Order: sequence, then C-alpha cells, then structure tokens
Amino acid sequence: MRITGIELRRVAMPLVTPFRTSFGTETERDVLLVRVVTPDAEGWGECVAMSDPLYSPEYVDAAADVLRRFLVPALPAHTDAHGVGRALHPFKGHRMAKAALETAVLDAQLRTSGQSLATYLGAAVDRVPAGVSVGIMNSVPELLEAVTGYLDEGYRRVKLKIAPGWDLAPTRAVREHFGPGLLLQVDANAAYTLTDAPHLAKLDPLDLLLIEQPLAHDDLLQHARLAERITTPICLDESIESAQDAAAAITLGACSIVNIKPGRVGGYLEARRIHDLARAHGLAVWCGGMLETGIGRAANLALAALPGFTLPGDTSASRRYYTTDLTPPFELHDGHLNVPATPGIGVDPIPAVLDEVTTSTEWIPF
Ligand code: NPQ
Ligand code: MG
Repeated sequence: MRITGIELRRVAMPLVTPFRTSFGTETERDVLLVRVVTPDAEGWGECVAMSDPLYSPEYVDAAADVLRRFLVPALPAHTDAHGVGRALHPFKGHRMAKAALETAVLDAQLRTSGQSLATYLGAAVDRVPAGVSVGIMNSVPELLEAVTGYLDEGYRRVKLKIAPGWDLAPTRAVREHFGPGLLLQVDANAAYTLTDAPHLAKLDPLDLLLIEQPLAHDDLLQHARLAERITTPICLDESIESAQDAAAAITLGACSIVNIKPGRVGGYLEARRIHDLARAHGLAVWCGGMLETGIGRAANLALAALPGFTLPGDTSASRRYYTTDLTPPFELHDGHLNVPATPGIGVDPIPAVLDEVTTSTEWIPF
C-alpha cells in the first residue's frame, strides 16, 4: 500500500456532562485524529491521549509533536500495519501516538482489501454487551440517580470511579440499592498506596467483579502484594503498556484481569497479543475506553468481539459522552452494541460534524 500523505487533525468535543476521576475533571475531549491517504482508500486512527499527562505521561500536544517530527517521517511510503510497527519500534514510548498512526494505516489497508477490522482481528461475535463508567459525584443520591439512568438505558455492567474519600460508602450504597444481581466494579486510577490495603479490603464483602488499578501505574510488585491482602480480583489498566508488561504482571501475580485499551498499548496488534497471552493463561480481559469518538469506539468494538473478552467493557453508546458524535452514533440495542461489519473500522466521520469541531489540521505529504 502506498501512502500519499497523512493528516493530523485536532477536534474539540464537548462532553454531555463533566467526567470526574481520581486524577481530575474533564469537560471537553481534546482529540487528535490521524488520517492516512492512499490512492485506493483513506484510513482513520484516534489518539486517546488526554490534554494533560494525568492518566499517563502522554498528552495530546506531545503526541502531535512526536507524530510530525519522528513517527510519520519514519514510515516507508509503501507499508502496511505490521510495517508501521517495525518502523516505529526504535522510538521509545509514545504508544498512544503510535497506536493512532498504526490504526489509520490498518484501516486504509483493510478498506482496500475489503475486510472488516473485526474479521481481521478474529472476532467471535457480532455484538458486545455494554458497560458504563460512572464518574465521581457530589453525593450518593446523585450517584444512585445516575446509575439508575444508565441501567434504564440497558447497560449490563457498572463501573464506579473511586478515590480516597469516595469509595466504600458510594460503592456500598450502589450494591445495596441495586442488589446482588448488578455486575459492579470500581476503578481507582492509581489513587491508593499499599498502606491502604486494610481499607480496600473493606470492599471485599461487596462482591465486586474487580478493582481496577488501585496503585501506582509503575508498580506491579505492590499490586502483587495487595493481591494477597484483598479478595476482590485486581485488574490492571495504566500498568499494562505492552504484552511484555502483561507477561510480567501474570508472572508476579499482580493481577487476574486486564483492561485492554489499544491506545495505551500501542495499537490493535499489540492489544491482540495481550488478549492471546491472557487467554492462554486463563485471565479474563475486557476492553477499556478513553472517551473515544465514534472513530475510536468503532475500532474498540471490533477488538471487544474477540473470544477472550469475557467481561463487559467500557464500550458505551456515543450518547454516554457526546450529544453529537463524529460518526453516526453507536446506540444500545438490548444492552449491546453492534460490532461494525463493513471494511476497515467500518465507520466514517460525518463531514459537516467533523468541520464543525475541528480546531486545526496539518497535512504531511509523502
Ligand atoms: C479508565 N476511562 O478506565 C479511563 C480513564 C479516563 C471510561 O473510565 C478524558 C480522556 C477523560 C480520557 C477520564 C474510563 C478521561 C479519559 C478518564 C480517560 O481509567
Ligand atoms: Mg481505568
């Protein structure tokens, strides 16, 4: 496949409601899109980096910078998704930027060959159950009202964001209000330390599916220690940036479940390697979310359709985050989202919407 040029496009997407986590509150999603142009097709990739380096060291301006100065110039004019991985390998880190570029190339490649991303990755199903991530609220009644609304929409699993001062009481309230049948889990986004183990152990009776990333992103060892002191299964998110990290976590006993986010691990090919590794070791995986627009959401649904994704993911409907999505909106059907079946990621941005939210574009010729 010959690349004729690559566009970097920044878009500003207002969120339907502020999203609060242990690391901050977001009101607008600042998204970097990569568009790869070839003679036969265009491909899209969405960079999941945030404006500020709060979730991980990456941030949008840095992703745009490394793409324009290093990653895009390193690509051969004739390449495919595996070739992108090889060309970018010498550059350390910047997995979110790499993922966006590799995904755009993969999308163009699959559109050219007429194959869907789901089929290419090895999808086993054509729809996936939808979970929802619920931000930190000002009060328990406000939280119960929000969860009620999501359950009324059909969501099959609820994840509560927690932080010191907003953990036991809200989680217990949700469990008591909605009963033992609710699939419930929590996400700390690295807000605790190992000295909090006795406190986190108080979540044990609440029958949670998992606790996600309780400790620091760069501390597998402490997670392994924590796993011996609580019964709630530990799931890692921020700590897993590669299949190598996943292998280390499994060996150490740092987690029994992995949240796979293609952006965080450098793309869909590495995401599939983690899926394969986890499956071979009997660990469950699920597909995380980074408040993607329809572009990233479509591709995540293809991944979430793989057979090892045995827990519902943070693959929510478009309207969970956006009043107007960049693509035709993803909607819940009986608590599920359909996996796109047309070539590549299976969706296109709506030109008028895209123009409306674009804040800058940059064309890099080949
Ligand atoms: C997580 N996502 O699993 C993340 C973290 C997260 C759906 O809970 C802007 C951009 C705000 C990305 C807030 C969910 C964000 C963001 C939270 C990602 O840890
Ligand atoms: Mg998380």
